[in-house]
Order: sequence, then C-alpha cells, then structure tokens
Amino acid sequence: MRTELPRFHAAAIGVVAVGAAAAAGHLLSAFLGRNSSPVVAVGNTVAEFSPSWLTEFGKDTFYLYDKLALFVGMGVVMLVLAAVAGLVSRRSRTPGLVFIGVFGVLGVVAVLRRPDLGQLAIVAPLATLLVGCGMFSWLHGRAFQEESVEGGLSRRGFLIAGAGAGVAAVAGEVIGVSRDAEVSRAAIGGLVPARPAPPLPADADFSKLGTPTFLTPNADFYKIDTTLALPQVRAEDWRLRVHGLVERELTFSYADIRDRPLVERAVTLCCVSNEVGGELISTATFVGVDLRDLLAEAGVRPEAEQLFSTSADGWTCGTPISAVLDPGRGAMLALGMNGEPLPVKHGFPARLVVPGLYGYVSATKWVTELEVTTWSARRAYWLDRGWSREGPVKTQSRIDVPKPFAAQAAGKTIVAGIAWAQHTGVDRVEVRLDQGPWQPATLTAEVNADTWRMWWVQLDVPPGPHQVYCRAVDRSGYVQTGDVADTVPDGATGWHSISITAS
Ligand SMILES: Nc1nc2c(c(=O)[nH]1)N[C@H]1C(S)=C(S)[C@@H](COP(=O)(O)O)O[C@H]1N2
Ligand SMILES: [Mo]
Repeated sequence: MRTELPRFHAAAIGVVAVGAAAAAGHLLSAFLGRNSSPVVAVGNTVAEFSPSWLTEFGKDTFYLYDKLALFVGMGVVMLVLAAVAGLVSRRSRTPGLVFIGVFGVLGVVAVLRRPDLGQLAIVAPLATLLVGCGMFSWLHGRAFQEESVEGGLSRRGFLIAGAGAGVAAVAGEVIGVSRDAEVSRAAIGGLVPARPAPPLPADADFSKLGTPTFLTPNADFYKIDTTLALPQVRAEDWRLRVHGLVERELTFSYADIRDRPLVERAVTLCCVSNEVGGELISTATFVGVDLRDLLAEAGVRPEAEQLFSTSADGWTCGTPISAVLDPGRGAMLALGMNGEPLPVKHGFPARLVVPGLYGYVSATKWVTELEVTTWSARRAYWLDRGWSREGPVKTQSRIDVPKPFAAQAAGKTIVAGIAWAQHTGVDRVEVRLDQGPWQPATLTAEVNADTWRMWWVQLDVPPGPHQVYCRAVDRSGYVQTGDVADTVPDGATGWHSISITAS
C-alpha cells in the first residue's frame, strides 16, 4: 500500500470525476429539461448574480459571444477546482469528497432556483452529485490499492473515462436540443390570421440599393436574451397566467389563444443596446391576439400601473399598463412570426410585442405570466442593472451603403439606409456630406407607423476623404439629435456617419 498519491495522478482523479459528474447531469438534462443541467443552471445563476460592470465588460469584450465565453470560463474554473480537489486528497479522499460534494450541492441549488422546471428535474443535479462523489471515491480507492503509478488507473483508463464523459455530454446536448420545443413547434401547422396585415407595397424597401429587406427573414432577425440554453417550452405544456390587480385571475392554454380570431401586424423591434449604426433592429409580421382584450377579460383595476411579465426562464419585464391598454398601440401576445409559429429562439410558444417600446420593457419571449401591478411592487430584470424604467424607442437612422471606409469613385454616389420612429412614424430623412447642407432623401412608402422606412439619396462626392451623416425627422416634428448618448440607460443617440474616400 502507498501512503501518498503522485501529484499528477491525484489531479487526474479529480478532473475525471468532475468531468464524468457534469456529463452525467448534462445527459439526463436532455430528458428532464435543458435547464436542469447543473452546468447550465450554475452558468445562468452566475450570469444573474454578476455585477453589472462584469456583464457589461463581458458584452463589450466578447459581444454576442459573451455566453460562450462564460461557459468556457466556467469550464476552465471547474477543471482547475477539480484538479485542486484531487491534489488536496493525495493522502485521504475526504478533502476532495467535501470539495466535490459542496460543488454538487451548489449545482442542486442552482437547478432548484430555476422557475421553468418540473420537480423531476432535480434528478439531473443529484446524479451529478452522486457520480462526482462516487467516481472520486472509487478512482481514489483503486489508486491507493496499487503499488506503482503505472498501476491503478492507467493513462489509457483515464483517456477512456474522459472520452466516455465527453460522449455523454455531447449526447445530452444533441438529444436535449432535438427533443422538446422544436418537435412541438413542428406540429403547430399554420396560424391563419382572421385579420391579416395588408400586403406590402412593391416599394417597401430599397434592398436593390443595399438596404435590408422590409421584412427580416426569421433566420436573420436579431436575437437578444439573457438565457444560456434556450427555454424549451412545448405548446402542449404552455400556460399563460394573468393575475395581480385584476377582477378575475385567468389562465390560457395555447389552444385557447390560437382558437381566437388572430390578427397580424408588421412591427419593427429594436434593442436598447443598439449602438448608433448598429444591427440590433429587425422587422417581422407578428400573428397573435390583442393583449388588451385578454386583460379586459381579466378586468384591470384602476390602481394598475405596470404589466409585469415573466418568461419561462425567469427573466422579467415591466411595461406601462397605459401602453398595453391603449387601443391604438396594438400591443400583442404573439404566437407567430413571418408566417410561421415563433422560432424557439424568438419566444416559442408565445411572446409579447408592444410597438414603439424597446424590447427590454416590452417583448418578453417564452412568456408564461402576466401580473398586473404597480411600479413600486415589482422591479423588472434590467431595472436593477442600471437601465431606465420606461423605454420608448428613440427616433434614429442608419447608413447601409456605401460601407464605411469604402473606396469610391468620385462623382455621383448613392447613399442608402434605414430610419425608424416606431409608433410615431418617420416623416423624412436628410443626408449631409461633411459640413454641407442637409439634403432630403427619397423614402419608401410607409407600411405603418410602427415599422422602419428605407431611404436613398444621390450625392455628388468630390475626390478626397469625406464623412457622410444622416438624420431622421419624425411625425411629431422631432429632429434626430446629433448629441451623442450611450445606450445605457435608455438608448443611444447621435447621428450615424461613415468615412469614405473618393478618387
Ligand atoms: N425571456 C426573455 N425575453 C426577452 C429578453 C430576455 O432576455 N429574456 N430580452 C428582451 C430584449 S432586451 C429584446 S431587445 C428582445 C429581442 O427579441 P428577439 O431576440 O426576438 O429579437 O427580447 C426581449 N425579450
Ligand atoms: Mo434589448
């Protein structure tokens, strides 16, 4: 019998045990709900409790890959801790077991905190806890019985165990993704609106000149949310509960909603995090029901100020009740997007859409709960992270062609782009070369006041370097400000401009 394990061997035992444990939980999560995977649940919890400077740093540094970066970072931390658990157990297994046990329990707690899982989901993190402790004990015991380093678990044994854990984790990922919501979504079939959106005019975009198409294909529609793993909610299981300051609590099933006369509306959504000139804006036709009708059936009490909505993933959102109840606003509970059931990543089975408000205060995806309440009673997710309570979309415009820093032939040059002032309507767009006069652009026909408009103008560009600016004027007479403001707390302002060089 030996009295102390070699360092490498001890560390490897920790790493293999923890890897197998995480993989076991991830594999089971394929059957118990994606978010029951302890790795995913811990990641979500870390993201939730991260101070805002850290999440902002993550977003600025890794942009849309911030969640992947979080996962990779977590993986590295986990492996290091696993190796440490092994290293402190060179003489006795107890310290390592305590180490792994504590982390296993954290995984259980993280999964228990998830609001979107059934009771059975606890099995996944429990399996992680048991596999972690069991595997560690077993490997440790075997290693101790052997005389030499080459005995116990050979290098080959470790490789096989590692590969096994990898296969289990990947299988969990693949099976988990293929089950759940996609299958349910494929069975929905058509969502036929009783009141379809009017057909688009022939000149709804200038995509031939390089603007986006008027409707953004679902695959290209911008996507923003805080979830690590997409919530997997099946239409069969989905319920929408309406409660709070109402006369009667109501609960709707998917069939309850889809059997009502559906309305279709074209709406441009945009994100408060969209930088000047940014890409976080898209347009779709949404099919659903008027939110105000559902709330009227529940009977909204006069004290109500806020519609506080909750997603299946626990994310929350506060919308002014006045906007939701305004008959002219067109606030919707949407089931469909561009002629299909909502894609899973855009909120299947159901989401909110409130024209004219940034997504973070209006567009709850995977919505499961509507609580009618006051501002003081409930604070939504982004409110505690430095963003403002109300988020009307700011009138803005963007240049899409020429591309920045493009080399241009001097002379007549087409400049084209988009402008938006949801719910107010874009009145006109003006373009300026360097410090010259503002020149009016030609706009597309307006589809409705809640959608973007495309524009183009021809400039006469002399040789040399230039800056091209654009600004929109909306129907209220507001001229898009050139004052530069950051996205925090309620949306960026400033003129979008691009540098070009003509020769
Ligand atoms: N459940 C949930 N819904 C959410 C969010 C979220 O993080 N979680 N983000 C909101 C934000 S900030 C925006 S801009 C829109 C984006 O909707 P999209 O991803 O369909 O474009 O969704 C909103 N709905
Ligand atoms: Mo957003």
